[in-house]
Order: sequence, then structure tokens, then C-alpha cells
Amino acid sequence: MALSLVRSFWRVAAVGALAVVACGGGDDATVSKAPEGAAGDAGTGPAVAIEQFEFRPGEVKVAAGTTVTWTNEDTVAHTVQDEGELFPESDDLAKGQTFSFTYETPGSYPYICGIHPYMKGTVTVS
Ligand SMILES: [Cu+2]
Repeated sequence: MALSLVRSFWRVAAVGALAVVACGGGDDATVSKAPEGAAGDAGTGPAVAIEQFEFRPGEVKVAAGTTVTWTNEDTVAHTVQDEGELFPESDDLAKGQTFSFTYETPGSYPYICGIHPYMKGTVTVS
């Protein structure tokens, strides 16, 4: 009984992951569920935590071609949305979910949480 519930959960999780992949085609913005304990392991670029309704750190400086990864640490859903037209609003991020974007062009790119627009951050690319 318990085992079959676990199996059902993973089946649903796998379908969800496939849906995310299908929606992300052709775009370099991705949303994925971080494995437990993997927060901070952002791979190629800096990690930004979303916690207590703030982006931490609020300002990040990167070289062109760097991928920035946001991880929601709040139990409330947040999104990441470029204030210009660089990328559209991410999907709602539940606790532990991540959003990544690769900044290719030098400039200053302010972003907000689309759900709580007073939450602001900036990525500066050189
Ligand atoms: Cu928010």
C-alpha cells in the first residue's frame, strides 16, 4: 500500500518533469525541481535564493554567458520575471524549485517577482 503510493508519486513527478521539458523547447529559460539538498549547487553560475520575500543576494554580477539559478526557499510561491523583454515570467516556483537563465549580452537587467512586484533584483552582465 505505502509502496504503491510512492510509485504513484514518482510516476506523477516524472510526468511533471516531462511537461517542463516539453514547455521549455527552444528557450534557454528553464524551471526544474531541485533535488533535496542540492540548493546552492548551481553548476556554472551564481545562485540566488528567494527567501522571506527577498532575492538574496539582490545584486549579482556575472560575465556574459553565465547561467544564474534562482531557488525558492519560501513556502509561498514566487516567480522570476525580467523587467524588460529578456525573458517572460517563470512558472510559479514552489519551495525547492529552481529557475535558470543564461545571460548572453552585457548590460544591467533588473527583475522582479511577478507575484510580488515589490521583490526586486538585478543581474549585471559584463
Ligand atoms: Cu514573490
